Amino acid sequence: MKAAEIMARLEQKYGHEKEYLQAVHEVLESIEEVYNQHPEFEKAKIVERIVEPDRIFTFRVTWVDDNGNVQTNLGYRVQFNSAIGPYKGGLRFHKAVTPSMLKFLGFEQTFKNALTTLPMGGAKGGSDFDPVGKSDAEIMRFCQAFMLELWNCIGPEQDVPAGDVGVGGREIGYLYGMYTKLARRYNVGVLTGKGANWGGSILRPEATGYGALYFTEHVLNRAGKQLAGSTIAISGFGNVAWGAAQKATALGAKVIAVSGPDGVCHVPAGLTNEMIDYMLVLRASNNNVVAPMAEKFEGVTFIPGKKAWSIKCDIALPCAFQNELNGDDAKELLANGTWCCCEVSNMGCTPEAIKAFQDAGILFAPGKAVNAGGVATSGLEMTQNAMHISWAGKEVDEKLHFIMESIHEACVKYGQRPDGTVDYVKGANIAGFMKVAQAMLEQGTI
Ligand code: 2IT
Repeated sequence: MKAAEIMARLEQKYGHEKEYLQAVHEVLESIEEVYNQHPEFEKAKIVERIVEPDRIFTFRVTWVDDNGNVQTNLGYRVQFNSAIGPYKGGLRFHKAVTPSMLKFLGFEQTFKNALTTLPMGGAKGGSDFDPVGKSDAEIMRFCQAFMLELWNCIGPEQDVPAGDVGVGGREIGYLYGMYTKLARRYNVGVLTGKGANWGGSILRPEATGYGALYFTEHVLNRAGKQLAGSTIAISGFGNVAWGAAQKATALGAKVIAVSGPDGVCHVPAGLTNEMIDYMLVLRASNNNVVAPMAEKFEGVTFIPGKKAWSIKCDIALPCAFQNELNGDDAKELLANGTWCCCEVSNMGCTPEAIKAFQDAGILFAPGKAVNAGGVATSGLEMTQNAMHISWAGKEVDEKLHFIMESIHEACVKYGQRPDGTVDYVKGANIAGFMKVAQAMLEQGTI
């Protein structure tokens, strides 16, 4: 295979799907050399098949807002690849959701899920519904209307959605309530990220952020560096940023910045536990702003219109959205002495930013490895549901530790450079790809 030729064909076919093309390009570039050492992959046209989703459901979602106005949104579920297990991946509610965004996320999810060591295929779904400014009742009605269409496409052995941007515990509750009403099936394994009293796994809310910090620790330790005593800038203030801030602080680092679409909160002394808890309040308010943190707490300065990357830090942890850290941001971070960036959001860095980090020789790890603890703990939730049991937090945390260590080892195995350093982008892409490709090969031409 020639990555450039395949990209040219995809660009012709899906020219307007920028995020999807960006995600595919990064993977193909990483795997080209290894792929070409496997003529059996070429014969089975694995790469041509793996870049296309198995199927995409698109549906209209109509609901009534608090003023009695009828609203219409679009809903989607992209079932990307089921070679290693049932479809698995989150739902994103955000005004900018398009098929391109969900195809990129479903594609990434396929390789990420393969890295977790658990048998889960890749999927993603969501809607262009904008939760900002909506009331709780509106969120509930939207979730119910969304599930009215989705329920028939999912199931514990077919496709298991979870949360993502704009979908947290509250939304999963409303979605699950409507699912059981429509399907008359009471298998809690149909969604993950549920409440702890009705089939949810202890530690699932924290898992993405915790796992990201466990992975970051491995990256640092391998390079002879320490997390304790370092300063960290985090973008976002949602579920993922919250878990990351909690664990980073517990491990002795100082989180000196959190940000939102409105600007960045600079906290030179580091976030306190009260501030970290307050991130949840900010998220639940549906206002999508971080500025109130500076009004509520001493020692917090709000800088409007600025990103977290404008704050001098040792480690940058993008925890919000794709392409939230661009080439200019990378240059600013490097100029300020940043020596590590671990993507916690999916595709949080633009290709220019990744190149800048890699050219500068600083530590960089991609989202599909760093944030895989979230979906891995979803996988553990599925196991608990299938066994009708609930593990203690300690047990889930131990398994999460083990999984993040395994992912790190896989990245080192496939990404080690001749000088002993690790290209985590290449390592994660090859490790994930090899597993899915091998499974597709063994299952025949389907
Ligand atoms: O991007 C992700 O891995 C998620 N949003 C979590 C997916 C899941 O099924 O837990």
